Amino acid sequence: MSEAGGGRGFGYSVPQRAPWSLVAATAALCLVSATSVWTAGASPMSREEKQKLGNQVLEMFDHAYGNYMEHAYPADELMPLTCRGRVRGQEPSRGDVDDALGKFSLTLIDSLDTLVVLNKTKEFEDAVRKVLRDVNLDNDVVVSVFETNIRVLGGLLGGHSLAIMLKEKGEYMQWYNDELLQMAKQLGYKLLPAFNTTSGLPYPRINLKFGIRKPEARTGTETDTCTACAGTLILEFAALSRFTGATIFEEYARKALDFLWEKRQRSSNLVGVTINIHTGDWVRKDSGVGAGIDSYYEYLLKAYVLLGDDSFLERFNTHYDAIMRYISQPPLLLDVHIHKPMLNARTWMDALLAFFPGLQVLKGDIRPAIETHEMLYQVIKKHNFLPEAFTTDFRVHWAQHPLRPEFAESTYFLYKATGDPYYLEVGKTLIENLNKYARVPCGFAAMKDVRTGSHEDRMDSFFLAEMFKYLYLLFADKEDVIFDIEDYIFTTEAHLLPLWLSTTNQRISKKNTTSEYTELDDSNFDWTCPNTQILFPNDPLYAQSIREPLKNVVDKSCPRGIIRVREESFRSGAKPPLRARDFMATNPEHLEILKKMGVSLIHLKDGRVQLVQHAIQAASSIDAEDGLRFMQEMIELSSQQQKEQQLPPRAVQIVSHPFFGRVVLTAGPAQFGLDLSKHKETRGFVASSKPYNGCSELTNPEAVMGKIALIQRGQCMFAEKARNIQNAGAIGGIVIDDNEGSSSDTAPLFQMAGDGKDTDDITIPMLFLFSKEGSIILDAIREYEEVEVLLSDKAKDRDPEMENEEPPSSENESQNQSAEQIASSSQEVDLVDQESPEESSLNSHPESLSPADTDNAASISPSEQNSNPTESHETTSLDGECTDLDNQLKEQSETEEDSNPNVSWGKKVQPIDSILADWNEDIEAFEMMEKDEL
Ligand code: DMJ
Repeated sequence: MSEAGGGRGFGYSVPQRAPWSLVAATAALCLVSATSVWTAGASPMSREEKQKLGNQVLEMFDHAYGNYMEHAYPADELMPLTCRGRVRGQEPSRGDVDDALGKFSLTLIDSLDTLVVLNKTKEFEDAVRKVLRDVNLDNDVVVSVFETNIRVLGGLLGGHSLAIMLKEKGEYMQWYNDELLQMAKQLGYKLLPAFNTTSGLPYPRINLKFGIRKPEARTGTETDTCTACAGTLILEFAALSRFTGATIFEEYARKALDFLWEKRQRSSNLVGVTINIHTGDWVRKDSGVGAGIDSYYEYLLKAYVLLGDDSFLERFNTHYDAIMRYISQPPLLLDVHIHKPMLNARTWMDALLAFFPGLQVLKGDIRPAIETHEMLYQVIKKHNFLPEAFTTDFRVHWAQHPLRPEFAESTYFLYKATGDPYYLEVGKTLIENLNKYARVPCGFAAMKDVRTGSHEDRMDSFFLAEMFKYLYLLFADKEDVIFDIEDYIFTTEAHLLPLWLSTTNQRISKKNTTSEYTELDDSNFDWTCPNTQILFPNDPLYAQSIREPLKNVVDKSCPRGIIRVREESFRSGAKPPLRARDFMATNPEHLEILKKMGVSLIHLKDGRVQLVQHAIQAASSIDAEDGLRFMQEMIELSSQQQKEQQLPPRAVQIVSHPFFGRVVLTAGPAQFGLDLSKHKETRGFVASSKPYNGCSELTNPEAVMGKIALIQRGQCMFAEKARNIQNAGAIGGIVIDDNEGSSSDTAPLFQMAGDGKDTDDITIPMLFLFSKEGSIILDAIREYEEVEVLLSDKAKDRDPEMENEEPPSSENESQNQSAEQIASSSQEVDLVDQESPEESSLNSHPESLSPADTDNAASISPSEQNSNPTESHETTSLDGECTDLDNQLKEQSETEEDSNPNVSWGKKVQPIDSILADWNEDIEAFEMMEKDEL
């Protein structure tokens, strides 16, 4: 496909093959026409500025890659805070996230094709030689099949694809003889034993040396896998088959996809998050487009693009229709239950779904892509990065951000689709934020908490594989890339596979799934080309006009205005369902709604109020669903209130040379001393106290006077240490854990409790650091002697001039916060504003946590509802509620069944067994959701 106007072409368009069928081709055509007609909108960015930003991306990549190669290689990943390699087994286990690490120089392999995209051909040649020389794929390590496939197999295949492209050009890689492909094949064979299940779905983990199930393999006992884990293999496996002629890989990946397709929930056409690999039963029946499912959908559409097999497109379109019908609530994408798709399964979204607008661009459905992207961008503007999870009213749900690339990916594809320079400005913001908040002297560090700005000692390989590729391509003109990007498709890890593979080694028999469809419902194409083709040429401000109403969606969010109220609720005269946060036990109208939803209010003798739902007593199935959601919201509200009673984490920011505020450590707060959220931060040089445990009068008061004292944990109460350093003239204290190797990466933070006495005499701020974070400061002292830190509730702006500045005032910030609090308190519900930092993910520490502050409890309970924090689980705990509900439903159903086998729900009649089965599924799903982790 040729270049369009002064703009750029679209990345999936090289049909040197026949079967490019109507829809994808048309979608691509739409996108190009959109690009070519762009004439107005946001002010265009000059060629110079684009080049400047492109160069900035190159410099940032050098910083990340250079530090990895210098300080971490051949380890899998760089630990950018401690400036060393992450070697599995040598660091405390982080759980599943470590399953990506196979002692195979992950970051180097994942970076291979990025080097070529960024025009670093010489470095690519060196990197390939290193991979061939150093990488061993036969380690006795248990790795994730999914991660190994997308990062390592994909990385080797992307490297091979560009190596042969370069060789053909005749300058570089002339010595190359398919060695990366041979490695890929070796790895492919190592992964195949994972597919030895009756379903054909792969085991989630495999031992690279010993495979599955052998005693020494330490794997093969798992029963479940995620849908994305089983459904994100076809691109890499088919490419491997087609490059090598060994058809087995493509066959296995197809079989897994066929099985997932067979298992889709037939009435909703949705898939769940996890599935039993032996029975094919859905284990988690919630469904969305983010964590656990995301790239399954991506690979159906891209498999069609790469392989030209219509059945993949048909499957994708069927799922997409269901997604747009149930999950998409523009601009939100909210998980639902596969059996009850009108019922939301969550009130929050995860960061992984940020890839979805990019996929919608590939499909050609631009409008919802623009809307969701704009919503995500506003969340980013608020928190600098996309938190791992955020609520429907845009509060932080999980505060980490591991430098994920999905939003940059969607930004790139939206720019390709619309040519709107707005998306270049978005990219510029991403670059600025990365440099300002994530850049550390030794690479880029993941955000541990986007609210405090604190870091994690982690730089994932996907940051190099994806982030820099998409950002560079966003600002690059055609001539800035040494090959035609349009000849390739991006895998989910942004590895490049050539589209000519579609006509190579086509020996796999395609399953004829088309006959399974009665007729392809093409109503879902309503959103695609006809709209974009008509609207873009006629109205170049199209994208802007879609974004405009969403401009303040995050700042001025009102949950009820955003969340889709189901179609049924709009039935004439019907009011939107009652939300838990709005509920007031003294409001007769609310009590009436509760009754309709089958929820009874029981006033307990001790003054508490208990809510119990009897679905059978609801006025209709819709009211019963509303009731279930209401109860679920109550449960979430209650757990949030409990969270809010805890103090949020704090930040220790190293501001002296050479850190200049770039390294931010997560610190635990104290329940005594200066409250850093209410006062100016404290800035000072650090000094170790003597004795180091701070348990007696200091013998070196002159050393700590006017400084922030470092004290070791243990041997006396935290408050006693604080008094001793305060008496010696310290202006603050940092307690460092005495458990060697402890780290906030692996242990939950906690707050330091007082000593049970009055602690009003302690006026200095006290923070706690785990041993690993503490040793970063101790190492800095050894190396630079003078180390200055800032103790605060939230990291302050990093600035190379920081050391020359007066400590920045936090007054404006606290003013902003109180403004937000005032705004929020004007709502009817008596809830403390959930905006950070009140909303904490801080955990309690049994050793030192004092009883919850009961004064807070009253102020954060829903009005009129007594929720004693120590006992609130009785009224809203998930387990208690579900069991209660379950039993009562059973009792009810038994009585009802005798007299009336069918329960009438207004217009609908549903057999009681099916209601019970459905409700039990919902309950199971809620229980699973409680355990849910990204
Ligand atoms: C990447 O490894 C891949 O994009 C994957 O599909 C899920 N997301 C991570 C990065 O966030």
